Amino acid sequence: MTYLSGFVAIVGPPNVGKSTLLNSILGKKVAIVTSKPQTTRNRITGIYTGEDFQMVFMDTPGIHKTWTPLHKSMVESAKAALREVDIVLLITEVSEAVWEETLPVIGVLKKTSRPAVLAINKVDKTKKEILLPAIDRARKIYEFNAIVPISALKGINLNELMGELKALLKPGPQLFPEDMDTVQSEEFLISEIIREKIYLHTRKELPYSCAVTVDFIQEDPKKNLLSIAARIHVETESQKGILIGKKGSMIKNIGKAAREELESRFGVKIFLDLIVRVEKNWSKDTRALRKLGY
Ligand SMILES: Nc1nc2c(ncn2[C@@H]2O[C@H](COP(=O)(O)OP(=O)(O)OP(=O)(O)O)[C@@H](O)[C@H]2O)c(=O)[nH]1
Ligand SMILES: [Mg+2]
Repeated sequence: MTYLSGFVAIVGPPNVGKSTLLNSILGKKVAIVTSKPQTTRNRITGIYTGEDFQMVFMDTPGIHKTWTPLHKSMVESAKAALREVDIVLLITEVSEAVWEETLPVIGVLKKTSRPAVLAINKVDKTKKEILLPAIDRARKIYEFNAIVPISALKGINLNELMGELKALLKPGPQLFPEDMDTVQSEEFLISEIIREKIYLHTRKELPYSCAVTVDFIQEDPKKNLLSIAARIHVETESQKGILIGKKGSMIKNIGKAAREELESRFGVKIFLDLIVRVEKNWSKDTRALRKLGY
């Protein structure tokens, strides 16, 4: 049998379930997920190895209108992924509003001339009557190799989706060992989990003004303990105040939630030390962005 392999970019507007889908396909959380748009800020690699094929997925930030250097860096990394891969997996939803946001992404897709599969996500909360017109509408605008209604959250039609993607793979070598499912560093994963908890615990613009870096990770195998020191960068003093909260209550809750997830993830006790630091207007400053990993 010929071995098949290739790179697949998962692209689309913000909040349509791109990261949820990657996690569902892999059966493991490699990308953070929140109910807020613009959660993913970097490209996240997820490797799926089948019996006779390997797909290397790239989850990307949602493509949206940009107005800060952070947005620009996010959207640029998504667009670059579109150009670099073999297959594009475009995610959308049936709603009019999301479709409007999807059109510019199709505009970028047209320029790349890559084979593309459209997945219409969140069908678990979609009425059947509006699904068929949505498929027709999509068919008229682009020659997708396949259109598959799915639910990333409930795992509906994911086998069909994988089948359509596999049909587009070309013969190629196995690119990563079969037991490898991601290439992100432990440090990156830790900073992302902390960032996810910030998104879950804070409101309005605050999540978007936070970046997380890890200062050190120290292992103490004798005590089965991992000590982690991480830093949350905010843009203003007032954001720092809100993030710390009354008597430190907010940062304590964020730290507890992150620690619990990290403990179950790594199977060891975690000591997590979080500090909050003001890095003035970091999301608007290209040098600061680079320092923070964007
Ligand atoms: N009902 C339903 N909700 C879903 C489904 N897939 C994802 N969601 C929810 O949609 C929200 C956004 O999911 P994400 O996976 O973070 O979306 P994303 O496209 O990666 O978002 P960005 O990284 O911000 O671009 C979360 O609240 C998910 O739980 C689905 O199939 N059904
Ligand atoms: Mg995402």
